[in-house]
Amino acid sequence: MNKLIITCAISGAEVTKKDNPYVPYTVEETIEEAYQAYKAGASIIHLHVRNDDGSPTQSKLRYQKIMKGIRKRCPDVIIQPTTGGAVGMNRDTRLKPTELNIEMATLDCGTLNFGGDDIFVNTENDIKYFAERMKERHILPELECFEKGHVDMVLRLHKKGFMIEPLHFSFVLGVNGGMTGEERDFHFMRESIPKHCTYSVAGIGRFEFSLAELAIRYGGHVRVGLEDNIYLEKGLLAKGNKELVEKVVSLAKKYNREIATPKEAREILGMKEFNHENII
Ligand code: KMH
Ligand code: ZN
Repeated sequence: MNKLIITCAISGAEVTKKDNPYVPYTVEETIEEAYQAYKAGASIIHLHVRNDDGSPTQSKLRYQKIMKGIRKRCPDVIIQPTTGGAVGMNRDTRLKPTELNIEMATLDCGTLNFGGDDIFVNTENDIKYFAERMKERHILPELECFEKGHVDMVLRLHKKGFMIEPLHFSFVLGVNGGMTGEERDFHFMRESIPKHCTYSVAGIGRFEFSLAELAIRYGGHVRVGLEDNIYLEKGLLAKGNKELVEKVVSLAKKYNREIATPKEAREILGMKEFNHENII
């Protein structure tokens, strides 16, 4: 089977230190969490940045600082900034990190309830707008699909030429407001995309490791991290992102799936070699 790409979503925008003290806020904490995840086996770092008080920001300057630090310590890692940001941010704010020299970013493919009263807005025109900006800047979008309608949206926009191959999907399952992460949900999603496309699975909360195991068994890729889940096992908080990545590595061993290096991850995803030197 192909090698396994592990993405680590180290911080997110919603989870706080009150939930798990290892959630990074400062520049130094964020770089350290990225480094620990990379050392444990992550080839992609999904990056949200925070202000020192923990509030989410899409500040270009903050991304620049943090990316510079990550690249120093993890020279070849794929940095994948969010363009989802936090609920309520407008689209140009969300797109700020794509103005930097990056090779990959998330692209959220539909609107959904996001727990309580929040709505994570991604209209069809928003999606086209994000896809256009990423195309112009030669950034590979990771297509975040929180339910099957989002996959349909991608396939329709691809047919109309708004999205170009390679199409790399991320099935984010288990959000309160999106699709759940039972085994049948996983199969429904992976069977809904063209065979030659790649996908990764991000299980939210209690779905993190059951979905990781399914993705490992069926040739998909895996995302874990404190953004998605704060527990190593039921009732036991993870002591950092590293432990979550290590758990995926040990699951992969059980199924004889080797872990992809960042270079191998680029090959699997059809990405070009990347010059990390310039941040801007
Ligand atoms: N923070 C969520 C509202 C992404 O990174 O692209 C959106 C999110 C998705 O985290
Ligand atoms: Zn995210």
